[in-house]
Formats: sequence, C-alpha cells, structure tokens
Amino acid sequence: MNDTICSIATTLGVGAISIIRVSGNEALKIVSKIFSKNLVDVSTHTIHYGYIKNKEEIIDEVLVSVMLKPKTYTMEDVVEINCHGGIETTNKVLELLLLNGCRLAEPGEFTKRAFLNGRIDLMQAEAVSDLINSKTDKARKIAINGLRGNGSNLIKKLREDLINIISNIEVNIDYPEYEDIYEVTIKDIKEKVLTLKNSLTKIINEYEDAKIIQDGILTAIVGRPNVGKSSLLNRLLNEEKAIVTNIEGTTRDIVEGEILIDGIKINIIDTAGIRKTDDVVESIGVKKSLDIINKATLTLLLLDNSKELTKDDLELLEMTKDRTSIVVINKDDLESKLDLTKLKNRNIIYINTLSNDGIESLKNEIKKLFNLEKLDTSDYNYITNVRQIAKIKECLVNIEDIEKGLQENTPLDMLEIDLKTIWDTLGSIIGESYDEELLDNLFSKFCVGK
Ligand SMILES: Nc1nc2c(ncn2[C@@H]2O[C@H](COP(=O)(O)OP(=O)(O)OP(=O)(O)O)[C@@H](O)[C@H]2O)c(=O)[nH]1
Ligand SMILES: [Mg+2]
Repeated sequence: MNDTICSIATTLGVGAISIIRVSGNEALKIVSKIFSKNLVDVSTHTIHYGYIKNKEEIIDEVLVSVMLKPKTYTMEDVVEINCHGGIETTNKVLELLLLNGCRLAEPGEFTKRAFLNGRIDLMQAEAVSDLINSKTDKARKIAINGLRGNGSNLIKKLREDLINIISNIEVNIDYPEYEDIYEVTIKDIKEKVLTLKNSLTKIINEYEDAKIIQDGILTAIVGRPNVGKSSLLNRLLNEEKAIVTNIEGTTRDIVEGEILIDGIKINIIDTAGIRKTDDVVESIGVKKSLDIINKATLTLLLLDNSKELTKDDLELLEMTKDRTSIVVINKDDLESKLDLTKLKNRNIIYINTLSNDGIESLKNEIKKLFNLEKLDTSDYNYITNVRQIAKIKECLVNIEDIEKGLQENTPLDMLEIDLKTIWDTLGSIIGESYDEELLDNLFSKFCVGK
C-alpha cells in the first residue's frame, strides 16, 4: 500500500482523451519528473496545462489534475493525466510513469485502496463494480444506491440494534447484583430476533426481483422443428436475426437477442428444434436446447396449432410443467388440430408470427409472470451481491438456532454467542472483518484503473 500505483483509467483505443491515473505518496514527485511544471507544491484540486516529456522529447500536450489527500478517490495523493486518446500516446505516458517509480496497478487496486483507507466500505466497493457492469438503467439505479451507502446503512442499523441487546445481556450477566439495570427478558430477545429475521428475510425475498432487474430474464424458445421458434425470435427482436425456412432442422445452434420490457432486459435464446436425429451436428444442437431449458428463467414452449401433438411435444410439455413457462401456440392463422385437453393448467398464448398477432399479449404475459410493473415502481434499494446474500443466509441459520434455544430455555450467555456471531457476519458484509484472499478475489474482478 506504500507504493505509488498508476494505470490507464479509460479504455485503451483511439479516442478523444485518455486518462492515466496515479495514486500514492510519490504521485506528485513522479509526475513532476515527466511534466513540464513542478507539481510538488501546487494546491489541491487544481488542473495544470503542460507537456509530458521524456527528457527533452515532447510526448504529448496534456492537462494534469492534482488532488491531494484525503479528499480523493483513494484518500491518497492522486494525479490524473488527461492526454490525447490513442494507443501509442497513452502507452508512452504510462511507460514513462513506470520508468520513473510507479508500479502498475492491479485490477481494482484504486478501489481497494479506497476501501482499505476507509473511504468506502466493502458493500460500496462492490457497488462500484456493479455500477460499471450495469447493463440497464434500472441495474444502474441499484448500483448507485449501493455506492451511496443505502445497503451499508441498512446493515449498520441492524448491527446497532443487535449490539444494544448484546450489551444489555452482558451487563446482566456481569453485574447481576445491580438491581437498577434493566434486565433483558426472553421476551425482549424474542422480539428483537423476530424483527431482525423479518428484515433479513425481506432482503432475501427481494433478491429475486433484484436479480431480474440486474441480469434480466433468460428466456428460452423451445419446441419441435418448424413450429416457428426462429420466426418468434425475429418478431420479438423486430429484425431478421435467425434464418427461417420451411425445412425442419433449420436452426442448429443457439441464436441470441435482447429486448427490454418495462426496462427489464429479456435475453431471448432461439434453439434448435427438438427431435430424435441421426445428424451429428443437429443432435449437438438438440442437446444444447435441452440444457437451456434447465438454465432458463422462463421457457417459451412453442407448439404448432396446425399439427396434432407429437411425442416430442408431450415430452417437452412434461419437462417444462414445473418451470416458469408459457405455452405459445403458433400458426394461429391455420386450422387447429391441437388436443387442448393435454394443455390443461398451462399458461397459453396464441400467436401468428406471419402477422404479428399475439406478440403483445405474449409480452404482457411475461410482464404479469414476473410482476414487471411492480418492479417499475421499486425504490431500487436492493442487495444483489451473491457474497452479501450468502452472508445474510448464514445469519438466518443462526437465527433459527436462537429460536430453537429460546424454546429449549437455553441460558442467556449461550444465546448471546449466537447473537454475536450474527453481529460478526453482518460486519463481514460491510467489510468490518475480511481476509486477504477475499479482497484479492473481489477486486481482481474489477477493471484495471478502477
Ligand atoms: N402459417 C404460418 N406459418 C408460419 C408461422 N410462423 C412460422 N411459420 C412458418 O413455419 C416455418 C418454420 O419456421 P421457423 O421459424 O424456421 O421454425 P423453427 O421452429 O425455428 O424451425 P427449426 O429451426 O427447424 O427448429 C417457416 O416456413 C415459417 O414461414 C405462422 O404463424 N403461420
Ligand atoms: Mg429455427
């Protein structure tokens, strides 16, 4: 942490401007060695015009921002060099910084320093990564709320409530002779534990919604060959993405596309038609289609209105009956030969991909299934990080132990141990405690320069 690090903060490519970021005790000294002006005594949060030089050679005309600690991203001295965009110039400036005493930053190292120096907690650090990786406006809203500390504050509040009861129990155990100190009752603990359980359960329940906002809904279009899967994909995407022919087995590999419904990303996968086949390539495609049914959040099982149900159709109906699915009956323009008694208790939508009929109804059904309109009015204060959610689940297991203990009249000091464990686990969510391996793993997923 004592060395001065540098990194290209913008995408390396041809562009108007590239930013090279430097952070650490020697930042001003090192940049001064390659800049036309001495920056060592300049005021904080100032911008300086000049040249980057390699001895006498002028490398680029730049603007250099100087931000002195502690009001910086890392809470260290930070210098940012705004040079002309372009791979050669940017790399040359970086190379000069390395030659003059900087070390190349590891991925996420600037944010790691912000965390280790106490500017942000671990939840906020993880939100930085989510913000960069957010793929929809709603995912961005969740991430920026996380970065602003909304999730952290919630966890801190839960810890505060816990520590109050823990300290009360401790006082009661350590000073039983003091009669004027409030004595914690089993009823008090029961109430506190129930409130905590409700708060944590709410987070877990909302996690599913939040995942949908963040990652979208993986939607597989499956069915026999020729039922019109690729035609449906093209209709939903509003482009001729997949090849459509009247030859069975036209689609042999997956074809993917993306649409937004109420701001939620629907990742649509068109698959190879499912049938028994001796064709090697097609059979690999069929296997992929079957695998995708297991991975998908939503399955659109397509049937052909003009044909009787086949053995393959019935197998697919059976395979998808307990999954979130919609049975989409295509070719509504043709006379029906389907035996509807076999489709009892299924969610059915009729469509005709030649005319676009039913496509809106299908989208509405998706909205209804996933409650997308409700998500539209959400406050975006969700916890979406898998690590954080795993910790919350750990706390719920401890709560179950406490509840059991309360029923079995376990002594207070034993219950206190479980309460402390929950307090610690909640602490590890915001990074009150951590191990190096966790930090390395977490920040290695960040971009270089962040
Ligand atoms: N009459 C009618 N024909 C349709 C409709 N939708 C698709 N078709 C026709 O059905 C045939 C098969 O369409 P595709 O979209 O290629 O079917 P698929 O399910 O992707 O087929 P595979 O890729 O072979 O599994 C084409 O000739 C389409 O023009 C529809 O709503 N009505
Ligand atoms: Mg197809």
